[in-house]
Amino acid sequence: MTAPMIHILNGPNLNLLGQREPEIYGAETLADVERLCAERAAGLGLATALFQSNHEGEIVEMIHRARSEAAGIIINPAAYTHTSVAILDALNAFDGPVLEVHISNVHKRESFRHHSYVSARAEGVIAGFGIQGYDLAVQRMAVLLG
Ligand code: CA2
Repeated sequence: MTAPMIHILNGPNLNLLGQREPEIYGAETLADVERLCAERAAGLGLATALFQSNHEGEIVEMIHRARSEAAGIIINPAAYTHTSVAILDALNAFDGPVLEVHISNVHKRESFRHHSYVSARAEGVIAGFGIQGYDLAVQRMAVLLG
């Protein structure tokens, strides 16, 4: 049997992970996130595919693709977390579980980061655990898909 697929979607500027602002986002790169998630998923009988885009419409289209390709979505919408009804609407058209991840603790930061449109759809939210949050989300997804 083929392993259930989790799509791990990442929003704007996360391609710069590990290159700037390590005091907020750590020194690891998005390639490290991809490896971490793939290794964890393999141990749990799951598969992962990681995507990143700096464009809101492309993220909406990634979510549409996940409707036919993924059993669950882990998403860090980055700045679009705080602005995007379009991403929320797309997630509402996805049938499986959705987990929201933030590398930093958004609640310890500026007030505009305290509200998330995506949280209205997410089964759970992880914030402030660095890139370990993605690993924890894969583990939680295994339970939700179990
Ligand atoms: O903490 C998170 O994961 C965020 O989703 C990251 C977003 C931010 O707008 C959210 O409020 C919280 C920003 C991602 C920017 O990523 C960078 C990584 C390295 C260097 C510069 C930006």
